[in-house]
Amino acid sequence: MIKRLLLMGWMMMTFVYAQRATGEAGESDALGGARGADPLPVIFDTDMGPDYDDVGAIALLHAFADSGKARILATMASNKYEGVAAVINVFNTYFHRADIPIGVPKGAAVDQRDTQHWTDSILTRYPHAIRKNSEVPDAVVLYRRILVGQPDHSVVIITVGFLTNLAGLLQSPADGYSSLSGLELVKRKVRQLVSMAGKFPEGWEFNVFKDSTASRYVVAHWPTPVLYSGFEIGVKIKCGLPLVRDVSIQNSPVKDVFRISLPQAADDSAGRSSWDETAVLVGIGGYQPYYTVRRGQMLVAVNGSDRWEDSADGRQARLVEARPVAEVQAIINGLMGHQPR
Ligand SMILES: [Ca+2]
Repeated sequence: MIKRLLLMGWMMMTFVYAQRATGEAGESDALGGARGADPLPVIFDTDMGPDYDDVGAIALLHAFADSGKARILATMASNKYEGVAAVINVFNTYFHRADIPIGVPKGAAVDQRDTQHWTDSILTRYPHAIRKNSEVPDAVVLYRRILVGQPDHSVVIITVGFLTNLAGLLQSPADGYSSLSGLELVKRKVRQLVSMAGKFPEGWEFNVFKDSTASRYVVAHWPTPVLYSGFEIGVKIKCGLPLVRDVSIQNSPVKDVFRISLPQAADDSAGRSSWDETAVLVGIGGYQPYYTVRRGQMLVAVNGSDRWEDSADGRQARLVEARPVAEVQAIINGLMGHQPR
C-alpha cells in the first residue's frame, strides 16, 4: 500500500512538472526535464553485474512499463560473460515480458560477472527460455534493427553499463536494416541518451574506465542530447533493505539478488548505492523536481579518468541534486518493490 502511494505520488509529481514544463522552452524537454503522457520508447543497456544496482534498475524499468510510462523496445548487455543474456531474460520473464529482444556484444567487450553469486543463484531458481549468449543477436545489429522501425527522434536509450555497444553503433556501416550509417541512424531516431557514467567534476568511474576506448568515442561523437547521472549522485542513495524485509514479496529474483548480496559487504549495511536506478528514474520519469542539470561536456582521458567542462550551450548535461537524497531513496525503494502485474 505504502509503495503504491509512493508510486502514485511520484507519477503525480512528474505529471505536475511535465505540465509546468510544457509552457517553458523545449530545451528542458530535450535534456529530459519533462516527459509527456505517452509511454516512452526505451532501449535499456546494462552490464547486468558485476554490481547489482543493475537489478534495481531493471526492476524500475519494468515498474515504469507496468504504469504505462515506458515501452521497452530491447534490453542489451554491454558485458559478455556467458549467461548474461539468460540473466536478463530471467528478469524480463519475471515481469511477464519474456519476449523483449536481448542483444549482447559479440566482439571485444568486458567479460566480468558478479562475485556475490547472485547470477548463478537466479539462473538456477527462475525460469528463462534463453540459456546461452549464442542464442541472441549481436547488440549493435539489434540496435540497428530496432531503431530503424521507430518514429524519428523518439527513442530514449538508457545505459547503466559500459558504452561498448553505443560506440559500435555509432561506427556501424549501412546494412540490410538501414542504408544509414550508425551515426546518421542515431541522429534520426534517438531523442536522448541517459547514462549512468562519469564522476564529476572529475575522477574515475567504473562504466567509463572499464571500456575507456568506447567511452572516449561516445562522449565525443554522440549526436543527440545526453544526460549523465554521475557516481556522486547514486552513491548516497542506499536502497534494497525495504525490499529484503518485505515478507509479502515471495519468489522474486529482484529480492533474491539483494538478499544474497547486501550482507556480503559491510558498506551495504544501510542498502546498496543506487547508481543505475537513478538513470532509469530520470530517463523515464524526467529529472524534475529532484534534480537540476548542469550543461557542458564530459571529457574522458586516455587513461579512463573523466572530468566535466561547463558550457552554456553544451548538448550534454549532468544531474545536480535539488532535493534531499532521502526523497529519491524512498521513490527508488518503492519502485524496486514493484511486483509483476
Ligand atoms: Ca551497471
